[in-house]
Amino acid sequence: MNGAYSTATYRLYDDKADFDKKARGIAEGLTVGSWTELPEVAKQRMEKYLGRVVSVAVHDPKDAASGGRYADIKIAYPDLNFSRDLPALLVTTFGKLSMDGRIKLLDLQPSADFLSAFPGPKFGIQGVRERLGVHDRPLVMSIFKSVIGYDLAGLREQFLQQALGGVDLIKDDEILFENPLTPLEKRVPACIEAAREAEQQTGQKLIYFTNLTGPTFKLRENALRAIEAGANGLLFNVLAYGFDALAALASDPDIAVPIAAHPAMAGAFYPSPYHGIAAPLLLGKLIRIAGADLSLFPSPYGSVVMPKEENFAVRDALLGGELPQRTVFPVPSAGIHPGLVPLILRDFGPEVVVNAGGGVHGHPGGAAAGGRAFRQAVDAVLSGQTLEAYAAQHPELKAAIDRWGVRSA
Ligand code: 1AE
Repeated sequence: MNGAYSTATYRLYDDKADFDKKARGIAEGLTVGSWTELPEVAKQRMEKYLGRVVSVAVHDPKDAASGGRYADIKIAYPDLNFSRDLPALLVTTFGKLSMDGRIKLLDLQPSADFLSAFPGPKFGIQGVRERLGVHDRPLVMSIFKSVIGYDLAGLREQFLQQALGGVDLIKDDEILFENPLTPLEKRVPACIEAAREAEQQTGQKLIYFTNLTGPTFKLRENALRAIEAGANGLLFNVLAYGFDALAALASDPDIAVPIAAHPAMAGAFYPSPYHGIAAPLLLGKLIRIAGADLSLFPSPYGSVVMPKEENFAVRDALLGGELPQRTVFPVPSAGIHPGLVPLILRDFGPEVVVNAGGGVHGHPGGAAAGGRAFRQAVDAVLSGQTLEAYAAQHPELKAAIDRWGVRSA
C-alpha cells in the first residue's frame, strides 16, 4: 500500500455473516463504492482510493452471556479520501456504517500525517501544573453544585467556600448556561475575585473552568468574552458541540487558557457493546487529538460507573505514548468522596485529578471542610499512611470517612 492510511477497528456482531465478505464490503463501500464491477482501466485509476482490509478476527463464544458471534475487523482508509479534520475522519470511517447492524467503532489509528494537523492540548498536564505551581501531587477539583437559581452573591459564596478548602481547580456545573442571574461578564470576575480572596488564606493558586456555552458559531466570541472577564480556564461540553469545535478552540492562539472536556451525552455513545464509539476512543484519544487539557469521565468506583477495563483504557489513551499530542489529565468523576482517594491514586498514579461535587459540598462541615478532606486524603496516600490513621490528626478527613467510609477495592 502506498501513501498514508488511517485505520479503524470495529466489532461487528452477527450470527451468520461471512465476516471476510462484510469487511471487503466496508472497505469498498466507504471508499470507492463497488470494486469488482469496475472495468480494469478504472481499477488502476481508483486503486489509490480503495480501502483495505487489514485483519478479520472471528470469535464465536458459546456462552449465552457473551452476546454471540462477532468479528473484530480492521480497515485501512487512504488519507487521500478525506481532509485533515475530525468530522471528515469520523464520517469516512463510521458515517453510514454506524447505522448498519450491530457494529461498534472500537478504535481509530489516524496516520502520522493526519495527526500532524492537530496541535492538541495547548497546556496538557505539564502546562496545567505550571499554571498552578503544583508538581508533586495529584490535583483536586471541586464542582459547583445547585447553581441554577443562585444570584451572584450566592454563587460567589459557593465559589469562596470551595476555594477555601484548598482545591486546585473549580469547575462550573455543566448545566450552567448564560442566564440573567449570573451572566458570564459578572460571574467570572466575582469568582476570580473570590479565588484571590481565598488565595490570601490558603496560598493556593486556582483555575476556574467557566462553562463555555451558546450557539456553535458564537463559541469563539464567548470564549474571548470569558477570558476578557478574567476566566483562566474553560469547561466545554464537547460531545454536544463536536470534536471539531474543541479542536478549533484548542488551536486558537487567542484562547490561551486550559480547557476541560465534560462528558455530557457520552452515555449516548459508548455503553452498548453493539453500537456507538468505545469510551477509550471517545473520551480518550479523540479528546486528546482535539486538544482538551483535562478529560472528565465516569470513574469505575462512583455513582455513574464505567467498567474498570474501559476506564483504564481511557486513562492510557490520555497518558500514553501512542499520540504525538501532549498528555491530558484524566479526571475520573461522579460520586467521588475522600474515601475513594487511595483507589484513585493506586489506579491512576500521580497524573490524575480527583474531582468531586457532592463529595465536597456534602461534607458535614461544609464545602471548605470538604475540600480540605480531599487534600488530606491525597496527603495521607502520598505519605504512605492509611486514611484512618491520617484522620486521627485531621478532623475534616475523619468527618468525611465517618460519612462515606473508605473503599479498599
Ligand atoms: C462524569 C461527570 C461528573 C460531573 O460532572 C459531576 O457533576 C459530578 O458530580 P458528583 O461528584 O457526582 O456530585
